[in-house]
Amino acid sequence: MAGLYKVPYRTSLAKSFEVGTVLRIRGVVPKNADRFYINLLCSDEPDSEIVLHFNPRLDESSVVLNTRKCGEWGLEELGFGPAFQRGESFDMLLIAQKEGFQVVIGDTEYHHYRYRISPERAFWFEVGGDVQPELVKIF
Ligand code: 9QG
Repeated sequence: MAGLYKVPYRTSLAKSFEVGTVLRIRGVVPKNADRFYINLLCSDEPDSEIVLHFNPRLDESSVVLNTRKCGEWGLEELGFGPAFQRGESFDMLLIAQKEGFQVVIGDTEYHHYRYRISPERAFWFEVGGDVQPELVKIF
């Protein structure tokens, strides 16, 4: 059902994003999309630490992953290969594993991002930018 989630869509998590947690996001990338992002945040404050920033950049054909600590971005990691296409739907998982986040796009393991901040400090989820989320589920 289009328009279910108005972006930026931000919600608190029932419990922290501890190891074993799985976040599923299904949505559509608009035809004119430049960038969108998925954030796992420590709080609802504007200067919250960002445990994981997952940032598909259609304008650069890349996917950037990063963490923001004390207002500063860390070293960017690049996902291998463009994984999103303008005008296409996607279905992805963020899985909190022992050492890091496993990003799965469709049936493909896309990127493993080693923790820089413990996932147990993530209590908020946000999706924003040029994206139409259709399903957001946390297991
Ligand atoms: O550009 O890169 C990730 O390393 C910055 C972007 C920033 C992040 C960051 O401006 O954009 O993607 O919170 C922000 O400003 C996001 C949306 C070096």
